[in-house]
Amino acid sequence: MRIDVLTLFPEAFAGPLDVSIIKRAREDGLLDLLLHDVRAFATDKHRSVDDYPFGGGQGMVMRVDVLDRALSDVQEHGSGRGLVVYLSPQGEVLNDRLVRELARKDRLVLVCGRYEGVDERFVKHCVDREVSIGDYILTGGELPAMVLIDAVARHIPGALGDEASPEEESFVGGLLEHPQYTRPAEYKGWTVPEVLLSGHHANIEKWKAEQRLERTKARRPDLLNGRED
Ligand code: 4FV
Repeated sequence: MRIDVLTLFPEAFAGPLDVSIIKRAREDGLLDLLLHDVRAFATDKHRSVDDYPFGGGQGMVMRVDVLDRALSDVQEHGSGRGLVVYLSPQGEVLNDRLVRELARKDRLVLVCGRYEGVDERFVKHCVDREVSIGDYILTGGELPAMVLIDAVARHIPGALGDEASPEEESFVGGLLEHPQYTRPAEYKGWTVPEVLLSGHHANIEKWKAEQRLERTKARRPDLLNGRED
């Protein structure tokens, strides 16, 4: 998979995507991550990428011409134009279903907003999907882009190595994960559910299934709507 990111702060991506699973996926060529500085496509002497909102209002808005030039340049390189995703609070909220849908694409182009956001003409004419990571306001789209990259990269075949598959985890089947335990089996008198130490696989699977349902009922009943028990 190839992911291009349009951002005013490429340096913000240093760190979270350079460790562990994502680092290995990039080293193994499973994920091709390319960062592009939008300011490089500003043409006026002040290299401005934003301006005052028409109709007044607080803050600044990112310019459609600079963003469009950046996007066109990025799409001239690499195969296929890619699915253009703009990270914004006005988008569809990212969830496991959308992550799996995006993970099936060969190429994503992520656009990170700053200031009050981007000119709506860019969204209307250049963006395929608007995606939010949650109902709160951040200072920029960079962190949402990193969240999306991390979530999607886990679904690239081979990214999790053979130690795990995205098929056995939370939200698969729409339920929360069962509680996890590991050694020491006893700590400060805090014990592990006997069934997990029993080696009785059928009982263990039954317990895990009950725990997933119970936790989801207690913590995320919204995940259960329309679900037959
Ligand atoms: C956001 C979110 C988000 C809005 C103004 C960046 C900020 C600033 N993006 N999910 N929540 N973006 O808060 O995706 O430009």
